[in-house]
Amino acid sequence: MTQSIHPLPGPACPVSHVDPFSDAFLGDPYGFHEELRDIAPVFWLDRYGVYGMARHAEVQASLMDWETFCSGRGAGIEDFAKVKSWRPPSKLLEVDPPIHTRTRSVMSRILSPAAMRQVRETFTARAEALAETVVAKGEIDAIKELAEVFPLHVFPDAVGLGPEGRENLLPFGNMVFNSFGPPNAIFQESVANAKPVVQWIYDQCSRDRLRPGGFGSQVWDAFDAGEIDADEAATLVRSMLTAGLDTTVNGIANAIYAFATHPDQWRALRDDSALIRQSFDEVLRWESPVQTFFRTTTREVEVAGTTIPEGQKVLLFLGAANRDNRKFPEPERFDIRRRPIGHAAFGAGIHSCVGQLVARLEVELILTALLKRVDVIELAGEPSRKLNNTLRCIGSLPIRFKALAA
Ligand code: OVV
Repeated sequence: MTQSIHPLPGPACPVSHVDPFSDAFLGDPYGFHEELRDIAPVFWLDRYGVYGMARHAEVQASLMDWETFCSGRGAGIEDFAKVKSWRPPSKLLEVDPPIHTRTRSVMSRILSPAAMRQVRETFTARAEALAETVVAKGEIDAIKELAEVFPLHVFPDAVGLGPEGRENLLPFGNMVFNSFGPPNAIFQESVANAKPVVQWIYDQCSRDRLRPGGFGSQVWDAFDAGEIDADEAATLVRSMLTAGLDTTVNGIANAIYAFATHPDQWRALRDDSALIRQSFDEVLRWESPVQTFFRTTTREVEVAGTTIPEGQKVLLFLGAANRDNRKFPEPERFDIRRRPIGHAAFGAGIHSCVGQLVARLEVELILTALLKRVDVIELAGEPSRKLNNTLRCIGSLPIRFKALAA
Protein backbone atom coordinates (compact mmCIF):
# COMPACT_ATOMS: atom_id res chain seq x y z
CA MET A 1 0.00 0.00 0.00
CA THR A 2 2.82 2.41 0.74
CA GLN A 3 5.27 1.21 -1.81
CA SER A 4 6.04 2.08 -5.37
CA ILE A 5 8.99 1.72 -7.67
CA HIS A 6 10.76 5.06 -7.69
CA PRO A 7 11.11 6.56 -11.17
CA LEU A 8 14.71 6.97 -12.23
CA PRO A 9 16.88 8.77 -11.41
CA GLY A 10 16.57 7.86 -7.79
CA PRO A 11 17.27 5.01 -5.47
CA ALA A 12 17.44 1.70 -7.32
CA CYS A 13 15.14 0.00 -4.85
CA PRO A 14 11.51 0.03 -3.75
CA VAL A 15 10.25 3.12 -1.98
CA SER A 16 8.17 3.25 1.17
CA HIS A 17 6.20 6.27 2.27
CA VAL A 18 6.00 4.93 5.81
CA ASP A 19 7.15 7.28 8.59
CA PRO A 20 8.99 5.12 11.12
CA PHE A 21 8.98 8.02 13.58
CA SER A 22 5.23 8.69 13.46
CA ASP A 23 3.03 8.10 16.49
CA ALA A 24 1.24 5.31 14.62
CA PHE A 25 4.46 3.46 13.82
CA LEU A 26 6.09 3.91 17.22
CA GLY A 27 2.89 3.01 19.05
CA ASP A 28 2.56 -0.32 17.25
CA PRO A 29 5.50 -1.02 14.94
CA TYR A 30 5.00 -4.68 14.16
CA GLY A 31 2.58 -4.41 11.22
CA PHE A 32 4.83 -1.77 9.67
CA HIS A 33 7.88 -3.96 10.27
CA GLU A 34 6.29 -6.78 8.33
CA GLU A 35 5.46 -4.43 5.48
CA LEU A 36 9.04 -3.11 5.38
CA ARG A 37 10.61 -6.58 5.54
CA ASP A 38 8.38 -7.71 2.70
CA ILE A 39 9.10 -4.78 0.37
CA ALA A 40 12.74 -5.72 -0.24
CA PRO A 41 16.03 -6.31 1.56
CA VAL A 42 16.87 -2.61 1.01
CA PHE A 43 14.27 0.13 0.60
CA TRP A 44 14.12 3.91 0.40
CA LEU A 45 12.17 5.90 3.00
CA ASP A 46 11.15 8.92 0.97
CA ARG A 47 9.73 10.73 3.99
CA TYR A 48 13.32 11.26 5.18
CA GLY A 49 15.51 10.48 2.17
CA VAL A 50 17.25 7.56 3.85
CA TYR A 51 17.70 3.89 3.05
CA GLY A 52 16.34 1.22 5.34
CA MET A 53 16.86 -2.47 6.08
CA ALA A 54 14.44 -4.54 8.17
CA ARG A 55 15.38 -8.15 7.47
CA HIS A 56 17.70 -9.92 9.85
CA ALA A 57 20.33 -10.91 7.28
CA GLU A 58 20.95 -7.39 5.97
CA VAL A 59 20.66 -5.68 9.36
CA GLN A 60 23.18 -8.12 10.83
CA ALA A 61 25.58 -7.88 7.89
CA SER A 62 25.51 -4.07 7.96
CA LEU A 63 26.18 -3.97 11.70
CA MET A 64 29.19 -6.23 11.17
CA ASP A 65 30.61 -4.14 8.32
CA TRP A 66 31.65 -1.02 10.23
CA GLU A 67 34.07 0.04 7.50
CA THR A 68 31.23 0.49 5.01
CA PHE A 69 28.43 1.34 7.45
CA CYS A 70 30.21 3.76 9.74
CA SER A 71 29.15 5.30 13.04
CA GLY A 72 31.49 8.30 12.98
CA ARG A 73 28.96 10.26 10.92
CA GLY A 74 26.37 9.70 13.65
CA ALA A 75 24.09 6.88 14.74
CA GLY A 76 21.06 9.12 14.21
CA ILE A 77 19.38 10.61 11.15
CA GLU A 78 21.79 13.53 10.88
CA ASP A 79 25.03 13.15 8.96
CA PHE A 80 27.81 14.71 11.03
CA ALA A 81 29.74 15.24 7.79
CA LYS A 82 27.00 17.68 6.74
CA VAL A 83 25.52 19.10 9.94
CA LYS A 84 27.13 19.66 13.31
CA SER A 85 25.88 17.32 16.00
CA TRP A 86 23.52 19.00 18.48
CA ARG A 87 25.62 17.58 21.34
CA PRO A 88 29.34 16.80 21.45
CA PRO A 89 29.42 13.37 19.75
CA SER A 90 29.81 10.27 21.85
CA LYS A 91 33.38 8.95 21.90
CA LEU A 92 31.98 5.43 21.82
CA LEU A 93 28.73 5.28 19.85
CA GLU A 94 29.58 7.94 17.29
CA VAL A 95 33.21 7.18 16.43
CA ASP A 96 35.01 4.65 14.26
CA PRO A 97 38.33 2.89 14.70
CA PRO A 98 41.02 3.75 15.59
CA ILE A 99 39.50 6.07 18.25
CA HIS A 100 36.69 3.64 18.94
CA THR A 101 39.07 0.75 19.50
CA ARG A 102 40.77 2.68 22.29
CA THR A 103 37.67 4.00 24.07
CA ARG A 104 35.81 0.73 23.67
CA SER A 105 38.60 -1.28 25.26
CA VAL A 106 38.50 0.99 28.32
CA MET A 107 34.72 0.65 28.64
CA SER A 108 34.63 -3.10 28.10
CA ARG A 109 37.27 -3.59 30.76
CA ILE A 110 35.28 -1.50 33.25
CA LEU A 111 32.06 -3.38 32.42
CA SER A 112 33.70 -6.82 32.25
CA PRO A 113 32.59 -10.15 33.74
CA ALA A 114 35.05 -9.56 36.62
CA ALA A 115 33.42 -6.20 37.34
CA MET A 116 30.00 -7.86 37.39
CA ARG A 117 31.20 -10.35 39.98
CA GLN A 118 32.21 -7.41 42.16
CA VAL A 119 28.82 -5.68 42.06
CA ARG A 120 26.71 -8.82 42.04
CA GLU A 121 26.24 -9.11 45.78
CA THR A 122 25.14 -5.50 46.22
CA PHE A 123 22.81 -5.68 43.21
CA THR A 124 21.33 -8.93 44.53
CA ALA A 125 20.53 -7.49 47.96
CA ARG A 126 18.70 -4.59 46.32
CA ALA A 127 16.78 -6.81 43.94
CA GLU A 128 15.66 -8.99 46.84
CA ALA A 129 14.58 -6.02 48.95
CA LEU A 130 12.68 -4.45 46.06
CA ALA A 131 10.94 -7.72 45.17
CA GLU A 132 9.93 -8.11 48.81
CA THR A 133 8.36 -4.64 48.80
CA VAL A 134 6.49 -4.87 45.50
CA VAL A 135 5.16 -8.37 46.11
CA ALA A 136 3.91 -7.29 49.54
CA LYS A 137 2.07 -4.39 47.87
CA GLY A 138 0.40 -6.87 45.51
CA GLU A 139 -0.60 -4.30 42.91
CA ILE A 140 1.85 -1.80 41.48
CA ASP A 141 2.71 0.28 38.48
CA ALA A 142 5.64 -1.84 37.35
CA ILE A 143 7.24 1.14 35.61
CA LYS A 144 7.32 3.67 38.46
CA GLU A 145 7.65 1.17 41.30
CA LEU A 146 9.91 -1.49 39.80
CA ALA A 147 11.43 -1.00 36.33
CA GLU A 148 12.62 2.55 37.09
CA VAL A 149 13.49 1.99 40.72
CA PHE A 150 16.01 -0.81 40.36
CA PRO A 151 18.35 0.56 37.65
CA LEU A 152 18.14 4.06 39.16
CA HIS A 153 19.32 2.62 42.43
CA VAL A 154 22.03 0.16 41.47
CA PHE A 155 23.59 1.63 38.33
CA PRO A 156 24.31 5.20 39.48
CA ASP A 157 25.69 3.67 42.70
CA ALA A 158 28.00 1.46 40.66
CA VAL A 159 29.07 4.39 38.49
CA GLY A 160 29.74 6.30 41.69
CA LEU A 161 27.30 9.21 41.51
CA GLY A 162 26.14 11.00 44.62
CA PRO A 163 22.61 10.44 45.93
CA GLU A 164 21.18 13.75 44.69
CA GLY A 165 19.66 14.45 41.30
CA ARG A 166 19.14 10.94 39.98
CA GLU A 167 15.69 11.92 38.75
CA ASN A 168 17.59 13.79 36.02
CA LEU A 169 18.95 10.63 34.41
CA LEU A 170 15.79 9.33 32.73
CA PRO A 171 14.71 12.61 31.10
CA PHE A 172 18.24 13.03 29.75
CA GLY A 173 18.43 9.55 28.27
CA ASN A 174 14.93 9.87 26.89
CA MET A 175 15.97 13.03 25.07
CA VAL A 176 19.16 11.56 23.63
CA PHE A 177 17.37 8.45 22.35
CA ASN A 178 14.75 10.70 20.77
CA SER A 179 17.47 12.76 19.13
CA PHE A 180 18.56 9.89 16.88
CA GLY A 181 15.30 10.40 14.96
CA PRO A 182 13.96 13.53 13.25
CA PRO A 183 13.16 16.71 15.22
CA ASN A 184 9.48 15.76 15.53
CA ALA A 185 7.11 16.69 18.36
CA ILE A 186 8.22 13.67 20.40
CA PHE A 187 11.80 14.91 20.32
CA GLN A 188 10.88 18.56 20.97
CA GLU A 189 8.85 17.69 24.02
CA SER A 190 11.66 15.58 25.46
CA VAL A 191 14.11 18.43 24.92
CA ALA A 192 11.83 20.76 26.87
CA ASN A 193 11.63 18.19 29.67
CA ALA A 194 15.38 17.66 29.77
CA LYS A 195 16.54 21.26 29.45
CA PRO A 196 16.93 21.79 33.20
CA VAL A 197 18.95 18.59 33.63
CA VAL A 198 21.61 18.81 30.91
CA GLN A 199 24.08 20.80 32.97
CA TRP A 200 23.62 18.46 35.91
CA ILE A 201 24.51 15.47 33.71
CA TYR A 202 27.65 17.13 32.40
CA ASP A 203 28.68 18.13 35.92
CA GLN A 204 28.52 14.50 37.09
CA CYS A 205 31.11 13.45 34.51
CA SER A 206 34.01 15.25 36.16
CA ARG A 207 36.36 13.28 38.29
CA ASP A 208 35.68 15.02 41.59
CA ARG A 209 32.00 14.01 41.47
CA LEU A 210 32.70 10.31 41.15
CA ARG A 211 33.26 7.93 44.04
CA PRO A 212 36.73 6.35 43.86
CA GLY A 213 36.52 2.74 42.70
CA GLY A 214 33.22 3.16 40.82
CA PHE A 215 32.82 2.67 37.07
CA GLY A 216 33.05 6.42 36.46
CA SER A 217 36.20 6.81 38.47
CA GLN A 218 37.71 3.86 36.63
CA VAL A 219 37.23 5.77 33.37
CA TRP A 220 39.36 8.54 34.87
CA ASP A 221 41.96 5.92 35.90
CA ALA A 222 42.31 5.17 32.18
CA PHE A 223 43.02 8.87 31.68
CA ASP A 224 45.77 8.65 34.34
CA ALA A 225 47.20 5.66 32.51
CA GLY A 226 47.37 7.70 29.30
CA GLU A 227 44.89 5.52 27.44
CA ILE A 228 42.37 8.32 26.81
CA ASP A 229 42.41 12.11 27.07
CA ALA A 230 40.37 14.15 29.56
CA ASP A 231 37.66 15.01 27.07
CA GLU A 232 37.28 11.34 26.18
CA ALA A 233 37.10 10.39 29.86
CA ALA A 234 34.31 12.87 30.63
CA THR A 235 32.42 11.86 27.51
CA LEU A 236 32.70 8.14 28.31
CA VAL A 237 31.20 8.78 31.74
CA ARG A 238 28.45 10.67 29.91
CA SER A 239 27.89 7.55 27.76
CA MET A 240 27.30 5.49 30.89
CA LEU A 241 24.79 8.03 32.18
CA THR A 242 23.05 8.30 28.81
CA ALA A 243 22.86 4.71 27.65
CA GLY A 244 22.69 2.87 30.98
CA LEU A 245 19.27 3.78 32.39
CA ASP A 246 16.42 4.16 29.89
CA THR A 247 17.57 0.98 28.15
CA THR A 248 17.57 -1.19 31.25
CA VAL A 249 14.37 0.38 32.61
CA ASN A 250 12.63 -0.68 29.43
CA GLY A 251 14.39 -4.05 29.36
CA ILE A 252 12.95 -4.80 32.80
CA ALA A 253 9.58 -3.30 31.87
CA ASN A 254 9.38 -5.36 28.69
CA ALA A 255 10.30 -8.51 30.63
CA ILE A 256 7.52 -7.91 33.17
CA TYR A 257 5.09 -7.13 30.36
CA ALA A 258 6.07 -10.28 28.46
CA PHE A 259 5.58 -12.55 31.46
CA ALA A 260 2.36 -10.83 32.58
CA THR A 261 0.85 -11.43 29.18
CA HIS A 262 2.24 -14.99 28.86
CA PRO A 263 1.41 -16.79 32.13
CA ASP A 264 2.55 -20.13 30.69
CA GLN A 265 6.02 -18.66 30.20
CA TRP A 266 6.22 -17.50 33.82
CA ARG A 267 5.22 -21.00 34.86
CA ALA A 268 7.91 -22.43 32.59
CA LEU A 269 10.47 -20.20 34.26
CA ARG A 270 9.27 -21.29 37.71
CA ASP A 271 9.61 -24.91 36.65
CA ASP A 272 13.13 -24.36 35.36
CA SER A 273 14.95 -21.33 36.73
CA ALA A 274 17.98 -22.29 34.61
CA LEU A 275 16.07 -20.55 31.81
CA ILE A 276 16.25 -17.12 33.47
CA ARG A 277 19.23 -15.78 31.56
CA GLN A 278 18.15 -17.03 28.16
CA SER A 279 14.61 -15.82 28.81
CA PHE A 280 15.96 -12.26 28.80
CA ASP A 281 17.35 -12.80 25.31
CA GLU A 282 13.88 -13.82 24.25
CA VAL A 283 12.44 -10.67 25.85
CA LEU A 284 15.02 -8.64 23.94
CA ARG A 285 14.19 -10.38 20.69
CA TRP A 286 10.44 -10.09 21.16
CA GLU A 287 10.33 -6.46 22.42
CA SER A 288 13.68 -4.87 21.68
CA PRO A 289 14.29 -1.80 23.88
CA VAL A 290 16.49 -0.23 21.18
CA GLN A 291 14.44 -0.44 17.98
CA THR A 292 16.66 1.33 15.46
CA PHE A 293 20.03 2.90 14.80
CA PHE A 294 21.41 4.64 11.72
CA ARG A 295 24.68 4.07 9.96
CA THR A 296 26.26 6.10 7.11
CA THR A 297 27.86 4.57 4.02
CA THR A 298 31.54 5.38 3.55
CA ARG A 299 31.57 4.11 -0.06
CA GLU A 300 29.26 2.87 -2.77
CA VAL A 301 28.08 -0.57 -1.73
CA GLU A 302 25.85 -3.22 -3.22
CA VAL A 303 23.44 -4.93 -0.83
CA ALA A 304 21.19 -7.71 -2.12
CA GLY A 305 21.30 -6.25 -5.62
CA THR A 306 20.75 -2.61 -4.62
CA THR A 307 23.57 -0.13 -5.05
CA ILE A 308 23.70 2.37 -2.20
CA PRO A 309 25.90 5.40 -2.96
CA GLU A 310 28.52 6.80 -0.60
CA GLY A 311 27.36 9.19 2.10
CA GLN A 312 23.86 7.76 2.54
CA LYS A 313 22.07 7.32 5.83
CA VAL A 314 20.79 3.78 6.39
CA LEU A 315 18.18 3.06 9.06
CA LEU A 316 18.67 -0.39 10.57
CA PHE A 317 15.47 -1.79 12.10
CA LEU A 318 16.87 -3.98 14.90
CA GLY A 319 13.41 -4.66 16.29
CA ALA A 320 12.13 -5.74 12.88
CA ALA A 321 15.16 -7.97 12.28
CA ASN A 322 14.37 -9.69 15.58
CA ARG A 323 10.89 -10.59 14.32
CA ASP A 324 11.98 -11.73 10.87
CA ASN A 325 10.59 -15.21 10.19
CA ARG A 326 13.46 -15.78 7.77
CA LYS A 327 15.60 -16.02 10.92
CA PHE A 328 13.24 -16.82 13.82
CA PRO A 329 10.35 -19.24 13.22
CA GLU A 330 6.99 -17.93 14.49
CA PRO A 331 8.70 -14.69 15.52
CA GLU A 332 5.66 -13.14 17.21
CA ARG A 333 5.58 -15.98 19.74
CA PHE A 334 7.25 -15.18 23.07
CA ASP A 335 8.89 -18.49 23.95
CA ILE A 336 11.62 -18.60 26.58
CA ARG A 337 12.73 -22.05 25.48
CA ARG A 338 13.80 -20.68 22.15
CA ARG A 339 17.48 -19.83 22.01
CA PRO A 340 17.36 -16.61 20.01
CA ILE A 341 21.04 -16.71 19.10
CA GLY A 342 21.99 -13.82 16.89
CA HIS A 343 19.21 -11.44 17.86
CA ALA A 344 20.14 -7.86 17.07
CA ALA A 345 18.81 -6.17 20.21
CA PHE A 346 22.34 -5.44 21.46
CA GLY A 347 23.56 -4.69 17.95
CA ALA A 348 26.46 -6.72 16.57
CA GLY A 349 30.11 -6.25 15.73
CA ILE A 350 32.41 -3.62 17.16
CA HIS A 351 29.57 -1.45 18.50
CA SER A 352 27.57 -4.23 20.14
CA CYS A 353 26.27 -3.09 23.51
CA VAL A 354 29.23 -2.66 25.84
CA GLY A 355 26.95 -2.44 28.88
CA GLN A 356 25.05 -5.61 28.16
CA LEU A 357 26.53 -7.52 31.10
CA VAL A 358 25.09 -4.90 33.43
CA ALA A 359 21.70 -5.16 31.73
CA ARG A 360 21.82 -8.96 31.86
CA LEU A 361 22.79 -8.92 35.52
CA GLU A 362 20.02 -6.49 36.48
CA VAL A 363 17.31 -8.49 34.74
CA GLU A 364 18.61 -11.84 36.00
CA LEU A 365 18.53 -10.61 39.58
CA ILE A 366 15.09 -9.02 39.34
CA LEU A 367 13.58 -12.12 37.74
CA THR A 368 15.30 -14.37 40.28
CA ALA A 369 13.99 -12.30 43.20
CA LEU A 370 10.45 -12.25 41.80
CA LEU A 371 10.51 -15.93 40.94
CA LYS A 372 11.10 -16.82 44.58
CA ARG A 373 8.02 -14.94 45.66
CA VAL A 374 5.52 -14.78 42.83
CA ASP A 375 3.18 -17.50 41.68
CA VAL A 376 1.40 -15.47 38.99
CA ILE A 377 2.11 -12.10 37.39
CA GLU A 378 -0.84 -10.53 35.65
CA LEU A 379 -1.96 -7.24 34.20
CA ALA A 380 -4.11 -5.26 36.62
CA GLY A 381 -5.19 -2.79 33.94
CA GLU A 382 -4.31 -1.54 30.48
CA PRO A 383 -0.63 -0.64 30.01
CA SER A 384 0.09 2.65 28.25
CA ARG A 385 2.82 3.38 25.75
CA LYS A 386 5.38 6.13 25.97
CA LEU A 387 6.59 7.04 22.49
CA ASN A 388 10.30 7.46 21.81
CA ASN A 389 12.03 7.79 18.42
CA THR A 390 14.45 4.96 19.26
CA LEU A 391 13.25 3.07 22.31
CA ARG A 392 10.28 0.78 22.77
CA CYS A 393 8.97 2.18 26.06
CA ILE A 394 6.06 1.45 28.34
CA GLY A 395 4.57 4.48 30.11
CA SER A 396 2.60 2.69 32.80
CA LEU A 397 2.19 -1.00 33.52
CA PRO A 398 -0.42 -1.95 36.13
CA ILE A 399 0.63 -5.33 37.52
CA ARG A 400 -0.78 -7.69 40.11
CA PHE A 401 1.48 -10.22 41.84
CA LYS A 402 -0.07 -13.33 43.34
CA ALA A 403 2.40 -14.38 45.99
CA LEU A 404 3.53 -17.96 46.44
CA ALA A 405 2.16 -19.67 49.51
CA ALA A 406 4.72 -19.07 52.25
C1 OVV B 1 24.30 3.18 22.90
C2 OVV B 1 24.22 4.62 23.25
C3 OVV B 1 23.01 5.25 23.31
C4 OVV B 1 22.95 6.59 23.65
C5 OVV B 1 24.10 7.27 23.90
C6 OVV B 1 25.32 6.66 23.84
C7 OVV B 1 25.38 5.33 23.52
C8 OVV B 1 26.58 7.42 24.10
O1 OVV B 1 27.64 6.85 23.99
O2 OVV B 1 26.50 8.62 24.43
